[in-house]
Amino acid sequence: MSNIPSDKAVLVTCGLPYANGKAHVGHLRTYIPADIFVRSLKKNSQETTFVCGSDTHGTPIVVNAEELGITPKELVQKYHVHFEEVFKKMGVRFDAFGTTDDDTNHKRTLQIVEKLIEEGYLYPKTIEIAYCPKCDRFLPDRYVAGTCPHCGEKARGDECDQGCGKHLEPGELKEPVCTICRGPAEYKEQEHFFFKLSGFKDFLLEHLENLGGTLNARNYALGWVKQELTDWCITRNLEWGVKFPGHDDLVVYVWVDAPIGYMAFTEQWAEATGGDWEKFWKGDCPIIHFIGGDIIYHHCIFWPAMLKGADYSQPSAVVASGMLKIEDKTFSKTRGYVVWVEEDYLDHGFHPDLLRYYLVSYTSHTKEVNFSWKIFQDKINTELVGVFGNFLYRNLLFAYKNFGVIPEGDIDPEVIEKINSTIEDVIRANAEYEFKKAADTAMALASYGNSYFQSNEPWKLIKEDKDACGRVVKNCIQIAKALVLLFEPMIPVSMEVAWKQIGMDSDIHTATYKEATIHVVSGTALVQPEILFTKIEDDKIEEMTKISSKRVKTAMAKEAGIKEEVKMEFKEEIEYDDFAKLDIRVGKIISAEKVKKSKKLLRLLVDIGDEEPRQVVAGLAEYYEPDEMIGKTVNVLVNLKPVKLCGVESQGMLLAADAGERVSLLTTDKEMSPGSCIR
Ligand code: B3M
Ligand code: ZN
Repeated sequence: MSNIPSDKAVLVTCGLPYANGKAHVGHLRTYIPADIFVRSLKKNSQETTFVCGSDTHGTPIVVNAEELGITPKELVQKYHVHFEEVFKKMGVRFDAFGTTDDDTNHKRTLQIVEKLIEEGYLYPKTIEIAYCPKCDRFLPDRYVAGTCPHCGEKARGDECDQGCGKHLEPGELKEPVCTICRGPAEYKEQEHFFFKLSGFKDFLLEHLENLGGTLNARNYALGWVKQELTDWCITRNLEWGVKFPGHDDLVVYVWVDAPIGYMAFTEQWAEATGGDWEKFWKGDCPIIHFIGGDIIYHHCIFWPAMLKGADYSQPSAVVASGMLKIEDKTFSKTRGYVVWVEEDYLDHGFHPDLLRYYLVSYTSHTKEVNFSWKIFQDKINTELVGVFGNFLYRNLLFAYKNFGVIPEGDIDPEVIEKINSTIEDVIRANAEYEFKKAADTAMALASYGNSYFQSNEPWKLIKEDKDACGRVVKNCIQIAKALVLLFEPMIPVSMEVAWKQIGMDSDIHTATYKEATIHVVSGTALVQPEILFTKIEDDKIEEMTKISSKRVKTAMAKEAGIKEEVKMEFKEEIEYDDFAKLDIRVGKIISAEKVKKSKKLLRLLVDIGDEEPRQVVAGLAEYYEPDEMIGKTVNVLVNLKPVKLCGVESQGMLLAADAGERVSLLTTDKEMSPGSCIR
């Protein structure tokens, strides 16, 4: 439900990605809808600031860095850059993307912790902490594993992740084991600091009653608060993190400085833009948190209580997304049920907009998305290609071919009415965080456009009554304009192209919904439209499904400790004539460079004995540097149909031996002149 006033500046945040691993589609389950929501607010002329950043502290990062033999700082810096790159490629545009290890966050965290101490909300207490006699160290959070005291399942130091999902306080875990040396751990007394969460029960009950956002967040948190609230240990024995005031051997628990990152990144935004961060965090401008459904407790209980104790404003809404399944299986990196954004999607040439559309239109925000390549293919081919893309292309191609400009004619009041009602419905759906509903409403306008075009039969009218035909075409372009504005939040890059195709020269990303009913201008020159969305072919999906199932098989084998025997599989037999169709020549590489936007591709110019060298795009960038390719003698399949890879045309294919992580180019063992035939 929406409690966000439309006349106030809004701050939107996204749960901070741990800078401890690569971006996968599960991350995008939250970030893409949040980005679409922010773009829609801006399209509705609401001043909006969107901040996020890397979550860089906590034991998982320290454990991982130790295993990799690098410092936590090196580890988080690597993944911070990775996430920045992925968000940019996926069109997720933050106004600030900092790290919780920035000075701003250290300072803000210290200020809040000191305020909580001053207000008497933090107190010292000696508790039992897991300790490993063999490693001679205390074992916070992920350094210790054991049995959950609530449900008896295997659990980690701070969370029963396999069972009831409950947050665990230090000392609660049964049968503690050190996760470094696997030896038995014991409990030793140590002084730590606690946050008096139990003192905020009445405040939280009232806060949650008025909290906006999705009901799954509010109701889950209310359920917890109505039970007893245990005070919260907010210090850990770690070197890496924000030091607890006056105790160099302690840092604050990661769930203290992470949400404070939202505030720190707002300060960084204000610093960079001259904006006012306090109108959100000290004033009454609304704050909306987008999070994954697994961190509701932290955002609806810990965080508001901390803000209250430190005398800051409260979040107005918490929007918690459902989780993600892969091919109907629970998302699990260890079991191979994962889709990596770069290596499984972008590097295979899929356009970011297609995944954006899939994630936002698959199901309602609080439900679980099932990522399946087959469903992905069907959805894109049916909706983006078959309905929206089809309407844009047929309508604009007809206009270009028969008029060359936007024709004369009145806009039907019925068309304006349809556009206005669609926009109102989309704005309402977004305000209720029903992003699928918003997407389907926009798509329904595209269907309306198709039937408007179809029922008025401009291809007949053009022969009988060119003016009447012009009027129909102009109305279709007006509908197209509204559609481009409505779809920009979901598929921003494609809509940039479409905006130009309807003759608009302004910036689609700053254009607002209000412009949808401003009449398109007759006489505006049109360009020959290009097809915006191309069908995803079965063989492409087969290739992706094979990659996914291979990953699961390998992961299962690894989990079962079975060495995967490699069964040699050969392709089906062919006739000599099939082979004879291949025209393979000796070539000499004369130039080489990396293809922009791709980690895998090289653009090569190859002398094949012809007047002109051939341009060949090869997936060799991970195995060869461009300058070591120059002068190499290679074998080139020269009669392969040209194809575009990452926008670069390839007019042939180099032959190479491929053993997974090792790849070697095929060459000739004697010097041969370019163009020599290979049989
Ligand atoms: N870094 C990621 C997670 O638990 C965690 C979010 C912090 S948001 C302040 O989903
Ligand atoms: Zn140990």
